[in-house]
Amino acid sequence: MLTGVVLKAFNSFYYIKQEQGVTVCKLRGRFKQERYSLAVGDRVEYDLLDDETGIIEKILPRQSVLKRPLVANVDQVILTFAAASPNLHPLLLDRFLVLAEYSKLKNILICINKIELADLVLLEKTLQPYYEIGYKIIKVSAKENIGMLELKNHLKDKISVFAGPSGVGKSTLLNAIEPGLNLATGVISTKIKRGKHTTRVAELLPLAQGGFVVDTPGFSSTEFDYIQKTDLEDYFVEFRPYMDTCKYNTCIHDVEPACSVKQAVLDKKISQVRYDAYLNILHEIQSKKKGF
Ligand SMILES: Nc1nc2c(ncn2[C@@H]2O[C@H](COP(=O)(O)OP(=O)(O)O)[C@@H](O)[C@H]2O)c(=O)[nH]1
Ligand SMILES: [Mg+2]
Ligand SMILES: [Zn+2]
Repeated sequence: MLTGVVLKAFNSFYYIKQEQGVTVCKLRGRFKQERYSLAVGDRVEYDLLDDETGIIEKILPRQSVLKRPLVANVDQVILTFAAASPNLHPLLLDRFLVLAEYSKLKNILICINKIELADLVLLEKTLQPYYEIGYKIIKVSAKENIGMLELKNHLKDKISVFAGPSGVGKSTLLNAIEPGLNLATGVISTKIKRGKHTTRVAELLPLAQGGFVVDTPGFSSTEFDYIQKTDLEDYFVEFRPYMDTCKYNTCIHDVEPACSVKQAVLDKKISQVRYDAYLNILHEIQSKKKGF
């Protein structure tokens, strides 16, 4: 039995990366009865047939599974933003952080691209709250080749999902790291009209140095539909030391009196910007739920 990693699925074929290259495989019939949804990133065992294709016999246990895009065994998410063009909006960064925390992705790396366009003093000021709560941030420029080696080192031997708004340079960064990828970049490619509900299927892209990357359009904002207003606090990591000491145990840190989280904001232990982002997302969740 051979082992490999699922790179992509196409019709009912699976492209399995193994040491020598890629083997096209089919699933053993019984998996279909189990409705087992094989995902990219899954490690599988397969038998090689005479025609060099394979039959997947076994799916090895998953470490984790990201739902949207569907990727198994993700080691880290690289939340990618641009320092400018498009401008860095903290609220958008906060939304991505919430979705990453909600997805239980343990390793979150914030990557700020296009730093050659930035006022670095202003950029540091914007990023300060995120450093303070412990997020790892790297600053790069695909264009000026700044910080690219550091980014590349972070990707070695891991499955990394690149997420972030369109136009920040995700595909450009990946092409710079692995020129063979030839990912489409720029306005024209991202503006290709596709139906609103077209789901893009994730694909694992192997790196020559070891490791895989997934170039995604990012989490969809419809993900917020699955987040309960009472759970949102869990996804603001810096709320954790305070949120259980509010007077009311149902406190969602909005209008309630004697709220430890709001007190921490007043005491400047929690950043006002982050708290405002919390309220913004909370109110969005509340207004959606009312529609039901
Ligand atoms: N100034 C500048 N532009 C960049 C940089 N990286 C990417 N771009 C440009 O940003 C635009 C969007 O890049 P793309 O990779 O398609 O972004 P994606 O939508 O996140 O995949 C393209 O026109 C790139 O040439 C950078 O470091 N600096
Ligand atoms: Mg892209
Ligand atoms: Zn509270």
